[in-house]
Amino acid sequence: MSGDVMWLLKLACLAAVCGLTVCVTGGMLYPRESPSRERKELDGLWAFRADFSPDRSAGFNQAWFKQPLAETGPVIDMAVPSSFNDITQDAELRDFIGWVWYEKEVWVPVRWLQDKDTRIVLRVGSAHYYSVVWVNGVKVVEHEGGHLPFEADIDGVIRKDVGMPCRITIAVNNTLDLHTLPPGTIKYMNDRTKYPTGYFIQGYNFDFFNYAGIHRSVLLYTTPRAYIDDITVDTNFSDSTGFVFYNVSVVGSAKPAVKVALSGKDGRCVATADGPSGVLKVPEVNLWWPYLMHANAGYLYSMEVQLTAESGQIDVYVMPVGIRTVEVTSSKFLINKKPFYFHGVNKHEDADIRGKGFDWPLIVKDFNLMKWMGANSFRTSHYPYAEEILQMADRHGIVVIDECPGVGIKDIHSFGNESLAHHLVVMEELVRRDKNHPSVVMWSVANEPAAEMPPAAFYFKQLVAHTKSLDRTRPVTFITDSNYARDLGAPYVDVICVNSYFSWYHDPGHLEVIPIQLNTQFDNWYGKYQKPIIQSEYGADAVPGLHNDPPTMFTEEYQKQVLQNYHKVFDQKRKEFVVGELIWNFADFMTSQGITRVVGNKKGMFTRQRQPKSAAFLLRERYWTIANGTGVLPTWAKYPCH
Ligand code: BDP
Repeated sequence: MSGDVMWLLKLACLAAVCGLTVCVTGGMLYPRESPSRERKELDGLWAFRADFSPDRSAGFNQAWFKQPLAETGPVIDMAVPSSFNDITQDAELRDFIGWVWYEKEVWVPVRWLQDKDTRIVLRVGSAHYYSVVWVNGVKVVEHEGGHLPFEADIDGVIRKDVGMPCRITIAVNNTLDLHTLPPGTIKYMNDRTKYPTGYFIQGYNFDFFNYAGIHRSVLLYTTPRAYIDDITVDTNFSDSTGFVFYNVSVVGSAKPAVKVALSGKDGRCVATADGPSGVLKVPEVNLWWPYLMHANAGYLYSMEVQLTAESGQIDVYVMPVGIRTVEVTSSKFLINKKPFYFHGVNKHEDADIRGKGFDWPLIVKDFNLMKWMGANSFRTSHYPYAEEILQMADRHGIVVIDECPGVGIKDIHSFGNESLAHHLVVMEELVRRDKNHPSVVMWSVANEPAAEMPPAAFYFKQLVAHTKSLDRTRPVTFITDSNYARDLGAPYVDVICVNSYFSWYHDPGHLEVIPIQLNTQFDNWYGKYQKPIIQSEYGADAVPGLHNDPPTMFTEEYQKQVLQNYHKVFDQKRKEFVVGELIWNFADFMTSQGITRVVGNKKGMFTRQRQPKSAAFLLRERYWTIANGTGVLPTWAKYPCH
């Protein structure tokens, strides 16, 4: 039996014995302050150096992590968090492929170091794509994958050098190959009449710029030595009583005493329980409702978990909890047992200068724009977004389809065991991180894989089954394109999500074909599988300010007309089995350079700077009309007053 197969079996057994609804081992709780926990953010300026050596290995050969980075050669200022690509005027750095090195010296509070019962953790929110981290020259963690957090206990290393600043070095490699997620290829161009010596290019089959660097916050946080490692909640309700089933895992204490208390928004305690697992019963429950579906959307309780170890040490972790259910029938998507219709957007983490770097003003602006537009949902196309974005979605009642970075899987070698094993690990990391967000209602395991390839059926069966074993409370989907032949994953998923670009990539310029082709698409999929369908992408590029009437491609008029032609069909089919429509895309975004992209993809409702195109107003009118027809709007939210 190959190592990969054994590994798969091991995972399957683990899921089987675990018996919980959400089942992942090891925690990745969001670092929150509490009476027993502190955090220190390390964002700001870091020293930075790209390794331009021909095989990109000078940094490792010369052990750049062993000394201050500035002593190894020239360094520049780099902002963290941010992609490094658009920060300088250097096109070579923008398009750089290989290892880049970051370094920061930080003071660790001496009280953290003096108290031997304090555990100190270094956490990286995300770095794209492969990272190696050293503290004072000692390697503390390596991580593969660009959109999920990783961390390491570092007190053992830094206690050796009390009284000295601590030097954190992070090397990040953005190279994508056939087994990374997303996959890519490195091609060496050996024709010396055309390319210089050692010339290579990074290829990939996805439509967004492969921004790289440290994309989310780096921070230090503390916990007591005996600590709450993970919390899992699963919620339900019956009549007016809510239930929060919880499980707390603890590290560093053999006989932990765990107390749990749930408080409402007014701070009043509504339920308590003792023990590492149990159920909290909530009388007169306030359910978590989506935006525009209820007057009091996004209601969150506050769940305080307190651990007392036998040593007397106490750890406290406080987490928001939304009580809601999600179910899927053959034609409906139900939230709290009521039909939910996704009228939302696909997004990207993308903006000028910072690329995919985390940025609060941008995030708050995007939520304001989504709510302005009447969007009740988004998909994290095509990778997991920052945890803070999901926290915002929880608070605002915006429903999320949470997608892993399985995008651009088109080469047969990316369907082998090595790729599958990694994809399963990524799904596990994703579920571990996001399982407690009420806003997350479905997992998306991939976007438009070449599902017609022979190994794809096995691959997706495993992937969907594994994801379901990790979390039995949420439906699973993968996003397919409209091509009816590419449906090998459809038997396994709960909801069919389909992308189509009629009158754009097919029959360009022929707006009149949309109704017939879209009807055929829906009828074929539903006829074959009898599962609810979401139009997970549709749209057209519009260069802002470009006009032509009658409409021609790339004008604002054409973009609007594409949308209107789709909407007519959605309005018929949503009476039957279509449960959602997500526009491609919320905003324009950067892509690699190519003859079909004019400084990026222009299918946004908003420009990259978040200014509306004509289609944004059209969609706004539609979304508010749908919401008025299906939801219970808060009094303040009557369109078009706000
Ligand atoms: C879809 C992809 C998306 C692209 C979009 C487009 O899922 O990533 O950006 O096409 O071409 O098929 O605009």
